[in-house]
Amino acid sequence: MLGVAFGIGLLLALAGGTATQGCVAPAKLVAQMLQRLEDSVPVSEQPNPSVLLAMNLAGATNSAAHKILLQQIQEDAVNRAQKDMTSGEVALYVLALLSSCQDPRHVQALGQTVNLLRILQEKTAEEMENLENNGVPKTTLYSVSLDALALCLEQVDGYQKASTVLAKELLSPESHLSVDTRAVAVLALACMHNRTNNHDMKHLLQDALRKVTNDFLDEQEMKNGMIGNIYSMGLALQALEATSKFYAPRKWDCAQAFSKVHGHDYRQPMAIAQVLPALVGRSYLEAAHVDCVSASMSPSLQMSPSSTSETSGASKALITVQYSITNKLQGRHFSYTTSVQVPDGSTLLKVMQVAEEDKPKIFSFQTKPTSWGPMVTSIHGLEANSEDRTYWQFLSDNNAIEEGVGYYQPRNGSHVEAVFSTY
Ligand code: B12
Ligand SMILES: *[C@@H]1O[C@H](CO)[C@@H](O)[C@H](O)[C@H]1NC(C)=O
Ligand SMILES: *[C@@H]1O[C@H](CO)[C@@H](O)[C@H](O)[C@H]1NC(C)=O
Repeated sequence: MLGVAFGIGLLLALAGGTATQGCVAPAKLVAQMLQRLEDSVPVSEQPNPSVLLAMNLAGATNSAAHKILLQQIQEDAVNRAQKDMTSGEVALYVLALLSSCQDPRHVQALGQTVNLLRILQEKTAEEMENLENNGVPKTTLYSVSLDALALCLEQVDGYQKASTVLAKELLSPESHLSVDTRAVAVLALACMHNRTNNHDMKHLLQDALRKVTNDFLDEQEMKNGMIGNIYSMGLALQALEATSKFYAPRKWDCAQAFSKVHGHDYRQPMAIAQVLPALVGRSYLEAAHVDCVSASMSPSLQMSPSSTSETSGASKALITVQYSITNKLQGRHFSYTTSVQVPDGSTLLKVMQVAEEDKPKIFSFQTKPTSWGPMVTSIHGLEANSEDRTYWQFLSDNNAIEEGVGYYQPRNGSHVEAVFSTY
């Protein structure tokens, strides 16, 4: 059983309070989240750099899981970074390694060495080229924000132009970026603001930072603590913790926001990885400031193994779910609906599997593993495509669902739709 290792710095931080006064998570909650992250390492299909980053920011660097994950990240980087990773993935690997006190310029594994920073610069340049030619990046502005953040923390060129574009986008009245994207962009701009001496640039960054952080505070006030949804809270809290000087003299009611997070039982490793840094008063901006020496000497606090006995969903009672698939976007249009019975507590994935078993010619589908769990890539032979910016969107009774098909549990009598859409 893997123990949870606490950095002594974290224990002190929890006892004494950090930058966010009065807003530190109970040690028990932090320990439980770390345990879930560690438990996820041996069972996840691909190494998750966000998990390593979160462990490092929480000062929990002593576990066997941490060691295994670091090794996997290094191996994956030499194998896949150049050919198969998006810019944002490379950025997350850089942040993970940086926070592990490893030099991303020389990642060594399997007898090979790669320079992840050079790869990140190249991939960021591609994103910028696409932005200039097509008005949209090759992937998403979320990834571009991660790119700018990682390059800025490492102080290598390539983030200045990206930050300018992001700042202008954030200030544009037509822009409707998600809370998640704005939060990561805020972290990147805060880093850039600290690096530049150019007056006009500082002003632009300041304006964007002031606008977004004030919008977050407004939204929190209006929605009783919530900024975006429960899964954007981690990044939003990180952003607000790191930028108090940009919304001063306004004060942030962090206790109200924290209570939302405390009230939610985060189970997905990726969700925990985004929320845990905020709960210990840190943000991705501090990826370069992890105290590696003291962390490696810190004592280890053994936790009793967490109970993994999930209430195994399958109580016998059956529920009925309407399930539709619709394409009115591309090629031959189609629309099919079926009614599916599954045990109460089943995931949407289960509903889709039962529909496929009943009518394989119609309800066939495919998924790919991602950091957030299985993502639906194709239904009825129609595949999502990042070049066309298409994807399968999921709605439940006309509202976009807030979790993936591997976690979302449809309610009795609800109508779930998969709609081929663009982003
Ligand atoms: C960009 C984005 C998208 C884009 C991805 C486009 C692309 N090709 O890059 C699109 C629009 C396709 C998308 C779709 C969805 N998304 Co989304 N997405 C994001 C966002 C803003 C950034 C992800 C990212 O680029 N990470 C950086 C890269 C480098 O890391 P990555 O691991 O390679 O990222 C991949 C995965 O994140 C994956 N992905 C993106 N969203 C989702 C959602 C789920 C459930 C899964 C399994 C995978 C997945 O696509 C990324 C690119 O390949 C996150 C925000 C966040 N806080 O993480 C939300 C987020 C991950 N998405 C979310 C949701 C709910 C969805 C949808 C289920 C929405 C819906 N109702 O249909 C769908 C997925 C449906 C399906 N087909 O299975 C939630 C997940 C919450 C949860 N607990 O599971 C998040 C956290 C937003 C939020 N705060 O609600 N998303
Ligand atoms: C700003 O930069 C200085 C010097 O590089 C660094 O010590 C400080 O921590 C940075 N502050 C932030 C908020 O990033
Ligand atoms: C679901 O709804 C149907 C019809 O309203 C009902 O007969 C059935 O008992 C419900 N199932 C559960 C588990 O509540």
